[in-house]
Amino acid sequence: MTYATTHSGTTPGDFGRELLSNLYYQRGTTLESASAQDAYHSLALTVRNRLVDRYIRTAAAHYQENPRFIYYLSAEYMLGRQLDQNLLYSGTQECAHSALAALGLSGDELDALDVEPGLGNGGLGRLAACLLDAMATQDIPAVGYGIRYDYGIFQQEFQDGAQVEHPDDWTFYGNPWEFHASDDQQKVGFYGHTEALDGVRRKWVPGEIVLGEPSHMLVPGYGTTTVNIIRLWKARASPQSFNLSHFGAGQYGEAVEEIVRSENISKVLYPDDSTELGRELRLKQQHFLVTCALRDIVRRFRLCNSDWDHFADKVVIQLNDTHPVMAIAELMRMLVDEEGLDWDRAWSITRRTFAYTCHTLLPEALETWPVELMRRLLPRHLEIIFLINHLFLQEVADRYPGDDAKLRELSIIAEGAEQRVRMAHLAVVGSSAVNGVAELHSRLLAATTLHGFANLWPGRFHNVTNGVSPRRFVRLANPRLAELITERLGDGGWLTDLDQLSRLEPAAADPEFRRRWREVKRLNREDLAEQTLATTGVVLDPDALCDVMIKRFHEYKRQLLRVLHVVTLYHRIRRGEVADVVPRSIVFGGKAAPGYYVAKRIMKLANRVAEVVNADPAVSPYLKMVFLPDYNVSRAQLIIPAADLSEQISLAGKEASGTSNMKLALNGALTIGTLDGANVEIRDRVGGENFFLFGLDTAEVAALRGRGYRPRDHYERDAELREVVDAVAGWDGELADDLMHRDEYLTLADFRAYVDCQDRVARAWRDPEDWTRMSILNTARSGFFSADRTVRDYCRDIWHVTPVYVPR
Ligand code: CBF
Repeated sequence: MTYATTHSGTTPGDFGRELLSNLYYQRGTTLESASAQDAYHSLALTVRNRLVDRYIRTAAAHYQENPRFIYYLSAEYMLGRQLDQNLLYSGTQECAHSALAALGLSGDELDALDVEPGLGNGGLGRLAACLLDAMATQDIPAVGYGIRYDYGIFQQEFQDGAQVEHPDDWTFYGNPWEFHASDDQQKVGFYGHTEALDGVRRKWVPGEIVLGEPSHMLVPGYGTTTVNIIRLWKARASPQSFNLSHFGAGQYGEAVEEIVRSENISKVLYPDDSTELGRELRLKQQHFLVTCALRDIVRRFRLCNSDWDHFADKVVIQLNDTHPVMAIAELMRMLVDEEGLDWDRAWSITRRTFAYTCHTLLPEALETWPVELMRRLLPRHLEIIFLINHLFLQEVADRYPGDDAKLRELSIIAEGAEQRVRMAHLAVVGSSAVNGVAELHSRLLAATTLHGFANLWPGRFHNVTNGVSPRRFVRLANPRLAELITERLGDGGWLTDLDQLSRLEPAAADPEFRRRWREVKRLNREDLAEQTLATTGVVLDPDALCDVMIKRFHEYKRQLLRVLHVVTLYHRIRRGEVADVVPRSIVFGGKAAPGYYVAKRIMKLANRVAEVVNADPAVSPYLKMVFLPDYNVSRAQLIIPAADLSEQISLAGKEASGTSNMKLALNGALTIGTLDGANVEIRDRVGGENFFLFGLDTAEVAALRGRGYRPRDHYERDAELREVVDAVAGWDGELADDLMHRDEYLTLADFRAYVDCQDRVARAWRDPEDWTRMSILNTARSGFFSADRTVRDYCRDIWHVTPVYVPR
């Protein structure tokens, strides 16, 4: 198979020799006595070495060109496993395979030791990883900055159907993919007080200093020489923090107290914020990330530049959601207090440097911080934010004279019983561009959540529809499909130019191609069935329609609606009403935030329903339901290729974009969905006739709420729904009660339309030829959803950067 990637020129012999050398010199052992970890680490180093040369050449080209860089700041990165990716991107897949075989090592066994760095929660973190991949592939000079959490997103297990969280010690055996750079350590201050200098300048005297220690991982481009990096920061205490005299006195806890306090900063992703201390730790993390990143960015800027007025020409800082927004105050502090720039000049540089991506429409998801917490933790930053706000509100007052309500609406500081800093407002005020992540989302942001700002500065608002990496989510996840596509299109150029998938359209009319497409799907379902059996004991039928809902558990995403439909099918089958029933495997995957009580109940209900369905011999020929625990990028790579139906059923107006919808459509799953997030664009592109649409749209949701929504009316009107809700009441009375009396996400209002639409799905599945035709068209028309296109849009509309080609 020919893929447009960099071939290493390495022979299996070279590869094998280098692996043995790494075994000997890096692990201090030989093939005969090596453990599996020794072999895995040596393999990883051998692969990594293939990318180092490209990285060094990339750095040299960047140094010579002194280009404009994108610095991507994100609290989350869901990078996925590195071994398969780096083998592919270094062009060493085949020679590694042969070399391992010649050495008597099992590739699969070593592959299983490659741990996924789960440094994120969900869509936002995976998007960050896809964008880094696409930037490197498009030769865009870029660095990703994040936190090197000791523990990634928790590992999920089910006990009695309930989610139990276990720590994810992802570097327990070491991480062969990273380079430590302790010389680039940065100091990060917290607490303390400020002192007057001249004019608006003040000196911050922190009460505590923590060190940030970076390590970086390589981010190779596909089919190009460029290798960028992602730099992750770990909190360290200074060596003086260890209290020797306490230790000598046997006070071991006290001796390491300061070390523990400092290092807790990078301990876990999103510490529980239900306590005062948890909230403080989160804000500490945010400040830690942005301070380390900014100091590193300035260090890099100074390698080739000296004039601050060129800073924004050379540096774009993309804020991935509100978590890194403190960077705006920190850059102002550095420029004004440390570098002595006057306020206006510093503000102009800052505004031109930052761009902000908003990933939500839910007001409760827009972060705010108590002013008092910030005053204690970051006193100088709070002063700066107050001054930014003061000057901003003067601008608002000039524009809307006498309109106090407007001032209150737009102010960065929310007044009330407790004053709070609105991070999204700070982000919009301090950035040159703001974007939503799908057309509908961007439109709604400007019309609702950030309405006042969009009126004030319409030119600042953009849309950049999300995208996904075709390398990770087709080539690596679904090699069979990738091979079939490559065969049809002639070469693998589509992997970096996904619009070429449109050339598959005629193949949808070719019976032989359809047969092979179906064969690929079936084999992928067999793989999924095998893994499902191994992990859960549930037997799936590889011929059944594979109906998939994979995403974080959240009420607005409406996993509950999915469960209600399963119960509907269950009742129908039990009654023998099987005319509209086709055999289905219902597959769930997703984690709930540890403190999210309702989401966890819904999850437990799903597991309970699965138990009942799977245990009923009258039902199981038609219906199987499985909840695959510990959903992560690797699990996604297993499930997505097998999927026939993609469940995208959030309440319209709630999902910013969604990206599993794109991954699934790209792999030939048909979507059943509402007009929400990027579903709208998927439907526009794949064609309404190849998409199962149901449910209220945003205008209808608003109208229904306006009229006064009474979920109970639906219950009383619809006998089948009544039966289902009554059954749910038997399993979880609280959930059923909430559905009947509150139903915040209009589940009952959309129930009938959803069930009827699922009946249409079943009828369509009965015609395999037509289903396959639609499946091929979904893939052929999803080229737009490549992260490469997303990056090109950012480059054109927001970043204004051009690629730097690195010689081979
Ligand atoms: O834009 C990426 C994704 O971000 C979220 O996951 C988020 O964390 N806010 C949204 O919920 C998704 O809709 C979106 O696709």
